[in-house]
Amino acid sequence: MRGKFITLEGGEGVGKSTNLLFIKEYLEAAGKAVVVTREPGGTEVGEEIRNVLLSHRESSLHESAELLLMFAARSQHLQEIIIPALKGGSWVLCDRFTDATYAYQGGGRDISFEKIKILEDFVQQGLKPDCTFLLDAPIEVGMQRASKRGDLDRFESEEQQFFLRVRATYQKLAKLEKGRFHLVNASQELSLVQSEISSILDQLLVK
Ligand code: Z5A
Repeated sequence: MRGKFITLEGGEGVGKSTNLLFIKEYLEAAGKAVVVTREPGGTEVGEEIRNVLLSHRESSLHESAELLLMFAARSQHLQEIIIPALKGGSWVLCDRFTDATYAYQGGGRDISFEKIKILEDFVQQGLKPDCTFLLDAPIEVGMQRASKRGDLDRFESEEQQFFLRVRATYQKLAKLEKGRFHLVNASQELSLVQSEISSILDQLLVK
């Protein structure tokens, strides 16, 4: 028996962490063992890579190096956490995964989808999420919600145009894979967002 692999995607501050907790509790109430994790990160090595990726430094990080670091962290994450958990029958809930690479490094940094796909195939060997929630909201909504936190990290310091490209790429990905993606209007009040999410989870629980 293999568990199910669920990912949450979307721009900054749209509510991924908030809804991750909601999904965890919903699935546990339905009797599932749930492993909650995130990218970049999720392992000791991955968290160190996350630190490299998110922190500001004097010399800039080249976009190819950024892309490769995302997949280095992902490779470790898959081997150490995700694949063993799924094989053991747990459901894995991940805050961002490869769709974020297409959106940020592809859409945001203009790296071709073909290059990203080569790394995806090499690292994932065909493994993809069973279900992806795309929490979609205008950039200003997410920024405003996230603004209460402290200093901005390296990604959060990007210009507005970067985030517009990221959002448009996510929307494009959702159209390309309608069976896997569930687009949720994250500007709505939280109870409505969670009612949409729970009806999709109910369908997944009986599959
Ligand atoms: N990145 C990449 O470039 N390539 C990759 O392959 C991967 C990642 C995997 C780290 O991501 C960065 O890595 C990310 C992309 C890049 N950079 N950016 N930007 P992250 O996931 O760690 O960071 P984040 O996107 O900035 O997440 P976040 O700011 O923590 O936001 P969130 O988890 O989506 O939001 P939240 O913390 O759940 O909610 C924010 C606030 O809004 C909070 O006070 C909530 O109570 C409130 N909230 C949530 N929902 C609602 C609703 N519906 N109404 C009202 N208020 C709400």
